[in-house]
Amino acid sequence: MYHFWDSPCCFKVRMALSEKQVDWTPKLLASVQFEHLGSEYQAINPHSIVPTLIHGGKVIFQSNVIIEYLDEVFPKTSLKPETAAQRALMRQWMQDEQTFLFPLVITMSFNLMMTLREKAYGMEQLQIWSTKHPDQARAQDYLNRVSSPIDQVALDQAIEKFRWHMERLEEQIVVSGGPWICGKDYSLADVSIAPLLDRIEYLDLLSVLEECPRVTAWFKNIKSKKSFLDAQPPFEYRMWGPKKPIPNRQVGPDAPHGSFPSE
Ligand SMILES: N[C@@H](CCC(=O)N[C@@H](CS)C(=O)NCC(=O)O)C(=O)O
Repeated sequence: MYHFWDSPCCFKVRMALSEKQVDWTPKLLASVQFEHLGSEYQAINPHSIVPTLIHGGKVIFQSNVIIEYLDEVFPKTSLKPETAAQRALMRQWMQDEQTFLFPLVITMSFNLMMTLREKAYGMEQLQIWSTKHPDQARAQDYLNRVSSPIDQVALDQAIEKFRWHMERLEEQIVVSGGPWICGKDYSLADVSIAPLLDRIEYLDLLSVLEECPRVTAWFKNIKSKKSFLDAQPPFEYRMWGPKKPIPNRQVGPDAPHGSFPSE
């Protein structure tokens, strides 16, 4: 699997692989150096996004598609609930993760993490890396975003909207009876959403769960699973953020592959 360590979409696939006890070969890409935008990776995944799974010669992308695929080809421990209605519910939450929750987390992450790259590497280095970008308009947008001050209004709105979705999830767990999103069966919906909460925690924003005791308990349960611990990014591969200040010295382009060194 081609992946970044600190990516919620890759995290969920690593979790599914661990649940299924499948051995896999990691192909780590260095996001900050735009390695995922190189022609070699683009030939595999035309969107230049991670994750991409290659299995039996088949190339599969889109994280939720990958985890459903893994569930089908390694059916021993099923990650789908028993009834069609519950499976519809599972897919609804997976779709909500992609349509609503992930974009909100991206807004929070850009404002609280990606902007730190400018300080750590310097604009000159980021500009050199960005010349590799096949879409120069997108590269310029990235450079503008990482060099802009925090957009506090957008950040606050994203946090509030995420809080609202967590309140919906709270209701969902009440209705399904818990402890998992679809009820008693741990499912792909849980796998899909857990990595976003990991990022929220790393961004020091877990207060979004203040009014959600059931979601808090759900997150605690999932964090104690072996698959979650196996899939979680090691600290050295976490991006700089509120819990990992950038080093005082400028970081050279030769930093260990794909990592974000701390002091
Ligand atoms: N819908 C896709 C989203 C994938 C995605 O946006 N991946 C991010 C990392 S979490 C990425 O590759 N970002 C690099 C970029 O946009 O240049 C999925 O679920 O796989």
